[in-house]
Amino acid sequence: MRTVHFALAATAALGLAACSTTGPANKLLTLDGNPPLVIAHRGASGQLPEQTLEAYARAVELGADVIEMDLVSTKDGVLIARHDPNLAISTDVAKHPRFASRKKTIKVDGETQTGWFSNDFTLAEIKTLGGISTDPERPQDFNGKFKIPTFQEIIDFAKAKSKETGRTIAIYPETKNPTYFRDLGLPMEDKVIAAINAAGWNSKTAPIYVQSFEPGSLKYMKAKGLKTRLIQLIDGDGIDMKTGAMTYAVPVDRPYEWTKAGDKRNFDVMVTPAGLAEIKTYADGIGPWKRYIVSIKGSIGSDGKPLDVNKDGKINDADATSVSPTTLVADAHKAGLFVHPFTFRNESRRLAADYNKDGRNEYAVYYKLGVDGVFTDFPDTAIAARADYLKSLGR
Ligand SMILES: [Ca+2]
Ligand SMILES: [Ca+2]
Repeated sequence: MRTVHFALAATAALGLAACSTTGPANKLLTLDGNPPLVIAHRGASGQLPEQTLEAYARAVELGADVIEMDLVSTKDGVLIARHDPNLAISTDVAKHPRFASRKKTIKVDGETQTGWFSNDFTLAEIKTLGGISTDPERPQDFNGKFKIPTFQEIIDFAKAKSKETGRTIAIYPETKNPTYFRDLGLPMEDKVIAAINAAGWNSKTAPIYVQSFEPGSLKYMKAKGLKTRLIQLIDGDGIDMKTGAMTYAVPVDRPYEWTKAGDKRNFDVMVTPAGLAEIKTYADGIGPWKRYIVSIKGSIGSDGKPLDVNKDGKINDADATSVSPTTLVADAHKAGLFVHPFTFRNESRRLAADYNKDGRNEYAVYYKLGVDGVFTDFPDTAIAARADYLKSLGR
């Protein structure tokens, strides 16, 4: 209903000589009425090794409003930008013989992993490593060429880029595996707050958003005086292609602090009205996996298994189609929370068939639903889709 009404109103506005920016015709359904933010997830990670200053510079060049980073700790307690404590995933550590003996198998948030872990390396050692692409289907030409930045270096970078471009480049740090690091005696939160205070960014209007999957990490920082916007991330493991329902599995079934405390609820409790009301007590927004807003469903064969609809020998999102949106965006807005879903990607294997292999079609659906921002590996595509969307509203 909302979409239909919206489309009719927009059409009517085209007949007017002057469009008011506050009139219903071109009204955006975002919480604050502003266009949705384009958040460069790990930088321009579709093009360059993620979470390097080079990937962030490319994102800024492509026009991103915000650059996103995950924070993990080194052995000497310095916050660096990496998605995982396990350096094998996104660095060339395996190619450094001097670190061979540090390879080990441990549990991270209940998941068994083999590799090299950031908490076993000093910052000086980390600085001898290079970032690599985390996706074999993306460009590999820059593997090992760019260094791993510290949180402080990214803050300095964002300030310099804002000055250079005349735009405000905001940052979006995430406390990653905060319970894991706290248990190792390397808690991150006080260091995050100290860096934000030193940057002069400890306010709701500063160009910074602080995110975590663990409510305890956000609650702790709020209690310790962090006044920036806070975002509760909400994950899931996969989609049951038969029903379109979210599935849950370790380590993305629930915040690890819940698992540790014996709390068996999954992330889905966070998207109920009661869950959203609880989040509103300590956060300003939610960052849900996009499937909580628009899920997908496959075609099921007589053997009960999903069909390889496009016959490319693989079963993935391209063999599925979108189902009707949930009410999550409207529900979150009603609770006073903004909504930044993750993660949007260009590859056709990651796009439901109804988007016709064009990521812009996926953004269009979410923009129309009123999301307040999108986490994307391809900021230029998100920006192009946003321009089309704003134009369609006569803005
Ligand atoms: Ca992240
Ligand atoms: Ca297929």
